[in-house]
Amino acid sequence: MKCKVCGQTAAVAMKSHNAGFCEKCFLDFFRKMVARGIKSQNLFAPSTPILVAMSGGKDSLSLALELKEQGYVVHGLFIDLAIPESSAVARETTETFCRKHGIELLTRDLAREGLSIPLVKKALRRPVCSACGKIKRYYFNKIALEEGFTLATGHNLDDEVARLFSNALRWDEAYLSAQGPLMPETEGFARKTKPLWRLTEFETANYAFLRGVECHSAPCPYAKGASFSVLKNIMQNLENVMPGRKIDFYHGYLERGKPAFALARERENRNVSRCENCGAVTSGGKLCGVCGIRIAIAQA
Ligand code: Q46
Ligand code: ZN
Repeated sequence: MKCKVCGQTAAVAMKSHNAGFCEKCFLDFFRKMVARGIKSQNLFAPSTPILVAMSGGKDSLSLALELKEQGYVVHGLFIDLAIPESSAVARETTETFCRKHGIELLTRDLAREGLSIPLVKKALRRPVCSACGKIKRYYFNKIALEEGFTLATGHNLDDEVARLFSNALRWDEAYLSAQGPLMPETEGFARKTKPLWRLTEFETANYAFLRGVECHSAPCPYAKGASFSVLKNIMQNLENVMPGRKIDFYHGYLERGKPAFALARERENRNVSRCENCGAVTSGGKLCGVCGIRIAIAQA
């Protein structure tokens, strides 16, 4: 296969675009797609300080590298979950990456916060992923707010489409009203963005490989082989027979689906209050989810 831009031998073949690219043209394509994703959704301005939530995986590291090279003011944030086997490797990988690329890294240790994930797991006695996600989002938001950053996460098109599919399967109005590449800042919530939303997992993996991004490969021992990968596979099978379906589905949601759930968003916004313990905005009653987890730990 030849590169569709310059005619050299292709290094990356992309079915959904019915095209192949050589290394240089693929990296140009990737750059343009990130830039277009930022501009079309008005994610942030060139001078906005960005805080990239970094896990040591290919998506967040690739995102930080690409934003930095496009001239953005990028800092990283790593939350150390204190999970045996995976957290130390993820932290080391992230620190090495940031040193190499001159990215300032902020870190937060959940063990110091009394919220190490093994402790949470022991206290809750149920699969810990949803609590882990809640705690990470809490600290991403808190630190971005305190330090005046716009938050950026490495979610790609496959992540977004699988989430949308999952939300639509449950007709979860609250989530269907609030998904997308941009969550604007509101009281108690930092602005949140997903600049890789136009790029697939395959494309991001190729970017990471071609740019020599060294990501970690120590899987979390608590990962439960999630239903998300089932949904991703279903969407990928669809994409294989109907190229372009994933981005069409997602675009259609942004243009027509999401506005249809605006009423659900208004209802959600009316139900929020401040956590009596930490002051975070919550829709879950007197305490936010993280303070609820703290109590479960104290009572365990
Ligand atoms: S780190 Fe946390 Fe993941 Fe481990 S406990 Fe589950 S959510 S699987 S991305
Ligand atoms: Zn709280």
